[in-house]
Amino acid sequence: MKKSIVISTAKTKFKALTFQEDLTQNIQKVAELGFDGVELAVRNPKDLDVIQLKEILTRTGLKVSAIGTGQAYGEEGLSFTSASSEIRQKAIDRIKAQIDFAVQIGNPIIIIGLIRGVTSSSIGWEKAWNLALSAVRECAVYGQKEETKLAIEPINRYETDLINTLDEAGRFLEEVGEKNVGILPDTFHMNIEEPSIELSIKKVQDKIIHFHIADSNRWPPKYGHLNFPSILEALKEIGYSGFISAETLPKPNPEEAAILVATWMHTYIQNF
Ligand SMILES: [Mn+2]
Repeated sequence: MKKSIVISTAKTKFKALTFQEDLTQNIQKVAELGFDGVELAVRNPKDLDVIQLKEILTRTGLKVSAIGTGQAYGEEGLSFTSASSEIRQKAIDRIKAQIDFAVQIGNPIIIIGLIRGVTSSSIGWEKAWNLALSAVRECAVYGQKEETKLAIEPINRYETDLINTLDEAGRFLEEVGEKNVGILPDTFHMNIEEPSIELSIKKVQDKIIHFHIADSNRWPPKYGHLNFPSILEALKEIGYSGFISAETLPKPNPEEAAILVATWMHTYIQNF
């Protein structure tokens, strides 16, 4: 398993991000802390200086583990299940732009989190599910020319009502029917939604392509009440060899959160 941490490429309303702003400096810090990869939360890739980004990645040897896309929902209201077809199209186009961006920076996984939206009363669950299905299918097919992978992230009920559990994500994947779509479990969400984090991981084991960690309170591991040694054991049992990416609150402050995560990862993940 490889060690990664989430950083935002710009200021955002979403608080569970460790470093924000000054991308080059932050990537440098992540590399110095001994991570193998960095996960980038990107609102719109066209706002980024790709050449500068590639330069710092080459210089530090850091891989981009994944690209988080939820800011386009949080900041701009773009979603696959909006009542407006124009907004739905913008959301699809944004993910395609993220795929083009990914191809330029080593082809990391594209995360489909809140960009799928929520089931509003005007749309209804079934229609939202079908809209999300066709949007993900369209983006997946688009990604196949360079073998870019998409990861569906189950998110807890307080943030969306569309795909809360790993089981639902598994069913969604079956209906999408495209081979380059997998699942991204997140321990913070699983703590709220899954009866057993370990069993849920095992049930969808061959579908897991990325993994988020945060403790029960979204602090770095060991600062809440999740049993991480047991969760890591489950990942080891299924032979997971991808990234473990920390998506924690910047608490007690961004610098210290990153150090706490790095210290924990060096102790626990090194052994797997
Ligand atoms: Mn997450």
